[in-house]
Amino acid sequence: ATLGVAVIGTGRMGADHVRRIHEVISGARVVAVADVDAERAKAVAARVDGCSAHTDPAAALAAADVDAVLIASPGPAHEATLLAAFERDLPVLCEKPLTPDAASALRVLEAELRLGHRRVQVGFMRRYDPEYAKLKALLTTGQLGRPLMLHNRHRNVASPPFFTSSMLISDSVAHEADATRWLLDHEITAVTVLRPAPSANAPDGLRDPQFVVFETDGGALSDVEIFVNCGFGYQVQAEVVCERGTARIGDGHALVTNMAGRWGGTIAQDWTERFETAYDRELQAWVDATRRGEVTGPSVWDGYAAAAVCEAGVRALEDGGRVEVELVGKPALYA
Ligand code: NAD
Ligand code: ISE
Repeated sequence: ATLGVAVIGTGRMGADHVRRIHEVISGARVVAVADVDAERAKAVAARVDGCSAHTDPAAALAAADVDAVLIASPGPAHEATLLAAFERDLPVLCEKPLTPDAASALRVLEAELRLGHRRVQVGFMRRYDPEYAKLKALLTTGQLGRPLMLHNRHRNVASPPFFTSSMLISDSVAHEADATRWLLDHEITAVTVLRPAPSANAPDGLRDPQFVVFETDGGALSDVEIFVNCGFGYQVQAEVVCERGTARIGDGHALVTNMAGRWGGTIAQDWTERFETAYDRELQAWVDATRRGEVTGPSVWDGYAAAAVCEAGVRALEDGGRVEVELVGKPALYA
């Protein structure tokens, strides 16, 4: 049967996921939406036949025909909706970050453990990006040998007005925390954050860019240039350096033009463009797995580990120096 989805948060990502469910992927329909902004919820619901609009997420979860929940509210609001979904034992796709800090992520993990089965796929969509997937597949073959270093660049055109210096880590570098853990199959054990003089184009007081270094339990280093007011484009690049070779993605060379003595191409301007295919594949994978009664993809453990890494990163940013990541033991549910 078609999966009835409640979408919580109908801002930029939520509204785009509603469109995706209706126009791009198969097997699901949106039956309810909720947003604290009633007008926004109503406007998005009006685009979908038979979709109800709510201001309270709990009311949307209780609406008729809801089989599953997609959470696209801001990170600090995720925990309450996750716990409400667990009470109804509903499958969830939760946008990243699972929650903004380790303590709240751990509360979610403990609640899922009490449920006794996995219910959540976390929205680390890079795992579904064709380029990242190719890099992961190559690393898995072992042809390149042991990974020694991973270099990441993460650039946004401009940050939104509410963005803080710690959000460069907890909201943006959260993606590299997950990508590093997933690509290398290592846990991150310590974080150091270096801070060059901020760009004159960054809003006053924002520490942008930052240079983050992760150490892993497999003895590798992963560095991240995070620069959220670079002005020229949306770029996410990764190069892994291994004992027998290197591999690199994100150069945007899909189309190269030669004209009038120059060569070049265009640069995506935001994540909806760069990761369009990844979001489509992520949602389709969630719907397909849910309809089979399975839960696949990034887990609550992955969301918790990323939150713990980011929390250490925020402390390293504020206090300077190297901060170790503290993780609880990995429960068997996530083995
Ligand atoms: P947004 O501000 O555009 O939208 C958030 C919406 O949630 C707003 O309409 C707001 O009114 C609503 N809201 C706030 N509190 C709420 C609550 N308690 N219950 C219900 N609705 C509430 O933000 P966005 O850019 O769409 O981000 C939403 C989520 O998606 C965040 O978790 C963010 O980190 C994530 N995100 C992921 C990616 C990605 O690449 N995977 C990209 C952007 C954003
Ligand atoms: C945003 O929330 C995302 O998830 C984007 O993928 C990331 O590039 C951006 O920096 C975040 O703020």
